[in-house]
Amino acid sequence: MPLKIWGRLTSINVQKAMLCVEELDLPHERIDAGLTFGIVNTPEYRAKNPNGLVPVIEDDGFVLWESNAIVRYLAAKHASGSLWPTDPQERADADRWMDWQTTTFQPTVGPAFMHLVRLPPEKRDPGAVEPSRQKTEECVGILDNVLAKKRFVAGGKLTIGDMALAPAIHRWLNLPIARLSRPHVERWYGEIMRRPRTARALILPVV
Ligand SMILES: N[C@@H](CCC(=O)N[C@@H](CS)C(=O)NCC(=O)O)C(=O)O
Repeated sequence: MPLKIWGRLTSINVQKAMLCVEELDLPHERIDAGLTFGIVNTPEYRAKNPNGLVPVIEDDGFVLWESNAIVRYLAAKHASGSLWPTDPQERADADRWMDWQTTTFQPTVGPAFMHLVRLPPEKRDPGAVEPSRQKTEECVGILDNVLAKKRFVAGGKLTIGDMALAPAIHRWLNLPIARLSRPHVERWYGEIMRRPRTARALILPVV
């Protein structure tokens, strides 16, 4: 049985998992789920993920939800020494960026994305965009400083840290919003997007 992944490709959390699946060239079946695709409120799906969110994977009967946990699991299983650094300090460095994306970056960029893209026009609040944009610029500045010294977020190799950050930066760089020039972030993003399999996970327009 190939790896199964439930989740629509417009979800940033599904993109993280799919980036990993594509990068590792894992045989898989992806089932669109969430928002207009539904499925997430069926009893069968809720039995897999009681949160009713995407993504979920099933691998040889093992069911897992939480996108970062999925990325860590797939990398640990299939990419020890590459996406999953074996040195504890290197791995912690990569891992830290996953937590940063979830707990710092996502909450800052989230309002801009919701009020520019995701919410129906009548529910959008233009006033929510600018504070979110300013705080996100600070985050992207932090990342730009790191990528000025490193090819990828945790050093010379692509790791789980990049798997979590690339979808977030893909979204940011494609939002219809003013942005400062960030040459190191743009260089890193360009390098990731030139990986043919990896870019498949980020193929759909953000807007
Ligand atoms: N912490 C969870 C968050 C999952 C989540 O919020 N998923 C969103 C999409 S990004 C979702 O399922 N939204 C409802 C839907 O698509 O129906 C993770 O990282 O997997």
